[in-house]
Amino acid sequence: MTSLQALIFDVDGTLADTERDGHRVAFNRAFADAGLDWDWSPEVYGELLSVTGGKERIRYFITQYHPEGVPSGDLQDWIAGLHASKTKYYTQLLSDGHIPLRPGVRRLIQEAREQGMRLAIATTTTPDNVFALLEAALAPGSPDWFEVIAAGDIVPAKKPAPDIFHYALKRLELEPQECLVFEDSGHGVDASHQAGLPTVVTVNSYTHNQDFSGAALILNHLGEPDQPFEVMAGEAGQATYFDLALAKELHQRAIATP
Ligand code: XBP
Ligand code: MG
Repeated sequence: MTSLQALIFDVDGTLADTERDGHRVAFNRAFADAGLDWDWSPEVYGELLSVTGGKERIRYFITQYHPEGVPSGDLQDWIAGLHASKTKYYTQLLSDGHIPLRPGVRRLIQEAREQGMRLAIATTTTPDNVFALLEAALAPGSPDWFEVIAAGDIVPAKKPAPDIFHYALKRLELEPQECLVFEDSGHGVDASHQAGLPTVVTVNSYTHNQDFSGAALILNHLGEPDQPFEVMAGEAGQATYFDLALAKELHQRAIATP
């Protein structure tokens, strides 16, 4: 019987609700810094989230809303500079403690560590952002708890391509059926599902209407003993919050299902 060996976490929207009040705010601060009159409202940002990757998102915004383009010169370099400024603002926001972990995330990660369950991250965001979030919201030194932090441009194609999950599996030296993924978005589930990985979804305000075909369980969050989760789709039995016992049970069910 193939047993569960590792939990693989997405970051944005899964570990923490980082998009509306984190990334979006940082993008707008970088735009203002650059003298641009661009200001992404929560609604416009929700549309732009259809494109994963901050640099790719800026390029998409230019083509969609500002076809007149930007300062002459190499567009890729100009976007990279703007994105680096955004990352500086975003990591500062995180370091100031503005973005907390979502319900149940800390509890599940601590339980996994206590029981010797391996941990990894597979995310589209920039590595600096992952370290800043973990250091500020989980615990100082907590990036070391994750054997693999697969992030951003380390792979040629971002989610919904499965590349980042293939990279994480290769580094873990594990098979997909030995792992369980936690995701928040349709793009993330597309990617993990293509990689053959059983996946639990915790939706958020930007992703709750998206298509999560292939997910093993869809929840509003991972819950706490005093804050029960809501099951949107799938089977959680008598459980009212997501713990390692439920992870193992769900994993066995998922890998038994063709
Ligand atoms: C979400 C993303 C990222 C962030 C912005 O990543 O698509 O691009 O929105 O971060 P995930 P960057 O859900 O896979 O964690 O600007 O660093 O890309
Ligand atoms: Mg996400």
